[in-house]
Amino acid sequence: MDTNAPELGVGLVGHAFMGAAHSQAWRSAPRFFDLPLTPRMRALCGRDPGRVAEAAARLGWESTETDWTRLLTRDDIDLVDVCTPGDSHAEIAIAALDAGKHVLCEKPLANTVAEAQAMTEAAERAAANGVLAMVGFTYRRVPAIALAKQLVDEGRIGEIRHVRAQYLQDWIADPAAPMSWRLEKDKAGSGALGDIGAHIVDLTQHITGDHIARVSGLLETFVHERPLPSPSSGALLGGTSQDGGPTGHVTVDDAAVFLARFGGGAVGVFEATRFATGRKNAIRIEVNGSLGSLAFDFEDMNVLHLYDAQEAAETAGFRRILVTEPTHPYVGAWWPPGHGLGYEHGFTHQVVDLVTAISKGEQPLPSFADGLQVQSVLAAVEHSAETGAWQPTAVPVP
Ligand code: SOE
Repeated sequence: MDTNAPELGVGLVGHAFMGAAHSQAWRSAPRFFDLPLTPRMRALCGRDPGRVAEAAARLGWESTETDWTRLLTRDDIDLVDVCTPGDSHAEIAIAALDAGKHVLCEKPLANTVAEAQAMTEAAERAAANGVLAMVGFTYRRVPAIALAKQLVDEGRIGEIRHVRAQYLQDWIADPAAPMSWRLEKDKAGSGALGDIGAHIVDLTQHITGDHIARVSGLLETFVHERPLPSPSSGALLGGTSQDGGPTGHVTVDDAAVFLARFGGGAVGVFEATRFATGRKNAIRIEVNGSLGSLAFDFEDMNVLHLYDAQEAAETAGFRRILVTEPTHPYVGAWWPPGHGLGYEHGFTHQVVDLVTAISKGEQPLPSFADGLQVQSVLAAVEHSAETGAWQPTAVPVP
């Protein structure tokens, strides 16, 4: 840690799953990377004073707030990190940017295209004053994904023809799994589509450097009524419910599938579901190009598969690259070759890239405009599922 580096005061709103993931990232980033600014974990914000105090002590925050607007009035806070459900992203992020605070906002950027549009406009206004905003599509920072993008950019797989992407989880496959804000449209905007489908939209566009132009989609809700969570249910995802207790109505999709046409001509097949029994956090992406293919599965996240179509047929085949060499993206700051990284490291790398961009006064990526473009793809899938027709994505590519 560079003790002479100027400090960046951080206030984080929310302390559930994402709040905890971001907390460890703010803590680890300056300890493993030489950062131009040293993040200070100034304040954790949550509504319940007892719970936020417990979380702050456990996660390493210096103080607590129970009202996020207080973060905006504090001079020791330079950046607001938004880890709340989607229904409050727009209000918090816009107010923070208008108050001159940099913003990191969890994905999906918002619950609607209109909110994402307003957030993007606020980010553009703020950028004129050197205040920067980024949306947290964290998986871009998994080393194997960063390597995949690098190989595509170098032309190693040629012209891209097929994009195949799945995000598979199973944490609500059991009808007895309890209600959660992630199953309420008012809070989450959509279900599997926005929560995890948004990641594969962002990742495939990031890796290919291309954008989805049109989609044809299908949404399905398999279980419409679920038990409410038991009060003591502390699980980060899922949790426990009371037998025979009150139930709540699921108002989002459990699964989303769609076909996509990319602007550059590639065709895509996408699937996002929380009902893929046995698949816990399987983000599977395969890209086939004129010169070769790439394949990735987050459940084996330190590996990237590469097929080089120019190799002799006798010995050609997918090569399993262990992405743990110090020369691989982000890896050099961590462990000796082969020792591997985990889910949390993507969040740490996100902090590294964000802090570096802020120190240089450069736009961190993905920007709110990128988040808005992903939002427009999600909206087009929903619209297509309603109408049964192909839908163009309405927002211009950033
Ligand atoms: C729940 O499906 C979830 O926590 C997502 O919201 C995250 O974005 C993903 O990283 C893990 O799964």
